[in-house]
Amino acid sequence: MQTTGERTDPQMTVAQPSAVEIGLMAGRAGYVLRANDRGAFTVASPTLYPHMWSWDAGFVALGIATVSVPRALNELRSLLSGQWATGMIPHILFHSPSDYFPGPERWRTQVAAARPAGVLTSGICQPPIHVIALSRILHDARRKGGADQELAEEFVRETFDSWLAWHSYLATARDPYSYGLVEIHHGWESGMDDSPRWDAAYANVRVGDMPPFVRADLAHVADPSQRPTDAEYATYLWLLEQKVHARYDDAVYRATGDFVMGDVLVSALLAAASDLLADMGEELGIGGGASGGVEQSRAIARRFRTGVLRSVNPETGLARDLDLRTGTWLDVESAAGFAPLLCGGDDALTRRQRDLLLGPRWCGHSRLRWPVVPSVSPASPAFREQTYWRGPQWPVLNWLMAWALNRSGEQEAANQLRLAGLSQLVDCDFAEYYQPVTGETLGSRDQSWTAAIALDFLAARRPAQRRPVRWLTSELPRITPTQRAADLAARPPRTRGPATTPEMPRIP
Ligand code: 2M8
Repeated sequence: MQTTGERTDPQMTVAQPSAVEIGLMAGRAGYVLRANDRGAFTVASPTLYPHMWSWDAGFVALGIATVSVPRALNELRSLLSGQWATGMIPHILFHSPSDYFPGPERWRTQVAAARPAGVLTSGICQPPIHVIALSRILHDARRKGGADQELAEEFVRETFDSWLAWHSYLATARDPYSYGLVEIHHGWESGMDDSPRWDAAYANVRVGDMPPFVRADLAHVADPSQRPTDAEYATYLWLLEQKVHARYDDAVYRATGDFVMGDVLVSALLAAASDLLADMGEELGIGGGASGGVEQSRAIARRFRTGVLRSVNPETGLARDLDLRTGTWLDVESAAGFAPLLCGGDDALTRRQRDLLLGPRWCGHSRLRWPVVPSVSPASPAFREQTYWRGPQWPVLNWLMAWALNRSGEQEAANQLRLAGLSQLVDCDFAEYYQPVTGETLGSRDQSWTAAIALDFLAARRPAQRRPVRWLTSELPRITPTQRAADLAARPPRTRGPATTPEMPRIP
């Protein structure tokens, strides 16, 4: 059922959901989150994703905070129980057995010394959205005051170092050459699994010998074409196998693995989250001193904001990922190109990206059912209406862009995305993603993060004040294929890559 929001003109006007629709949406979103609640954590969806996913948990927490600050904080606390000794927050926490594949027996994280005790996890990570969620929860709690405020402030004090360790992990183990771009080792780490962002890189991966597998995901969707192909899945599992063979040591993987990409969206989120962590530290008087967490966070924010801004293609106005195995920029019209909106730092670019995002290549494209951020531009040759992360709309991406616009003082644009996003969700299916041309719901139903976004959009909170971010650093090394080759050659063997015939350590 799609009842409202018919697009009537190219100005991106959408009908606002009625009061009854808003009431129903809020109730049903709350119901979905309650039904997906397993006590201390929330499953990403009831059947397709019956575990806790890292960046899903961040969005879920900020949605839950609109109804219960303590429960929202517990979600984040639960996620931190899976943090590795390296600081990494793993992309899945497996709290109980299920038919999800690949499960813990495939990840074999027992080969990694840094794995946590007491909970099984995957061995890779996802975008660092968590502190963005936490700062929003704190904002909410302060508005409510009393016990909620006390709890939230205490939670920030208690977990500040854990978040800093997470961000520091990304800034060191995942950016050893200080390029200002976070290195990812698997498309799953980008959150946009089979985005065309990674096509060129995946085309060079040759799947080697690995245990046979049977996919479980296809049983949970209406049509297999909504999910990645078998060939793509084999590639994903091969990279997983390479991580196991590297015993989840990032330096070993860098030297032996087939997929090493500088991810511009992850980098922008890291920059934004690091600034917010520093803000919270300052406000609460924690992480002080010249070598304290606040200063460290500001330095991380500066480095990655600079890295994101210099990745921008001046012709398209979009940020680009970097193939760190070859030192080449990847030009793809995916929503990740709007990374600079998320981290700020260049007001002229923010305005250019705002216009681009709302314009005819993106949200204002005439074929879109709802003027909501698509995962790939409908004007791009890579656009596929129905295929996973190749065109459909993920409500969380739309939320992120609305959040970023709001933070940059672009309230009107942010509100357009918010209203369009709400109109898209009035059917109350809370799908994993949406067919951008027909508006059809795709993938999983009752997806937790979609319900959470609805709650946050309905609460329509504004940040206390606009916080302009302009600080950059001039200290990053150059990135060109020649410089990249020189960097690799200058490093000790453990971080030198890529090796084509890795020596595989024995796996217990
Ligand atoms: C999707 O990813 C998982 C693997 O992590 C999958 O396809 O099995 C992605 O959309 C990812 O971004 C998301 O966090 C996850 C759970 O919602 O599903």
